[in-house]
Amino acid sequence: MKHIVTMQDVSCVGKCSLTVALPIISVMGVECSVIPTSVLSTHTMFKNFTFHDLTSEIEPIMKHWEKEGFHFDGIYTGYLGSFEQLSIAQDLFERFGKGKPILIDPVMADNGHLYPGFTQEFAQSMARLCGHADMICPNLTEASFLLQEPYLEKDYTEQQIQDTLKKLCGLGCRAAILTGISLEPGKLGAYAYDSREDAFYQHYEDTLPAKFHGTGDIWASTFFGATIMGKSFTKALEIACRFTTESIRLTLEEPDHNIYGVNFEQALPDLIRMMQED
Ligand code: PXL
Repeated sequence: MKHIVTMQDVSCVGKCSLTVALPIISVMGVECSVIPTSVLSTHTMFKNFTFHDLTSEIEPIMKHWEKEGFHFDGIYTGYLGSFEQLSIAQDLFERFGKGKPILIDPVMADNGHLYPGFTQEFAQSMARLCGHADMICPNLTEASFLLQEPYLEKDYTEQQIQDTLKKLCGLGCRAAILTGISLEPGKLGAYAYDSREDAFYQHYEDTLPAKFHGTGDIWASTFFGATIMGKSFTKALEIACRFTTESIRLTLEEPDHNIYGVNFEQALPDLIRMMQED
């Protein structure tokens, strides 16, 4: 059985980070171990959230794992809350990720703005960390902060997307995936570049009339699970886009759905079916 480790926070309520990575990666048939970086009462889009930092636990956890001789088939990082956690993530890659797929989701911004607590300097450090990954999957806002370039808000061209992807690979990763890309009305998806193959890939689904928090985490978890299970790059892109869209669709079907995250739970049976396709 494949076994990965993911490093991100526990937002106790909020349907993001570990509370989506664990169920999604597990249902895909991959053992998912965790490095919880912090515990928050909710994600940071709520007011007055509590925050307890777990950074000091991480080194003892890794030391114990080395003593036990644990190995992982891949590493995936999500929301990381401090410069120290960025440097610990790099250490995690060196100690447990040699020759294995490493996905960094550089969670820090959306809709043209950094999330609370993040700075331009943090984005520059995150950009350096991205050089140690195989694959990164920013949205367009995160890409603009990583590259220190203007945000491509709308009316961007395919050429601009391709140029951005090549610049993202210039940070040092093999492949970059831009999520939340729309090049024609009514279609939303992901556009990727694999620098080793010098090839672009894309997949789109119908745009649904709402934006929710946590969909980036759902996308990244699904993409990584599919990759670890041996799906091709194109198929993993497709499954991640379809599952994220299906989760949003199910959310919108519920008249009293919550506003902070999507109903991915009831889409999990669809994810299992998608994983059984060729
Ligand atoms: O969904 C990304 C995310 C993860 N973790 C925390 C967050 C956010 C987005 O705001 O606040 C704590």
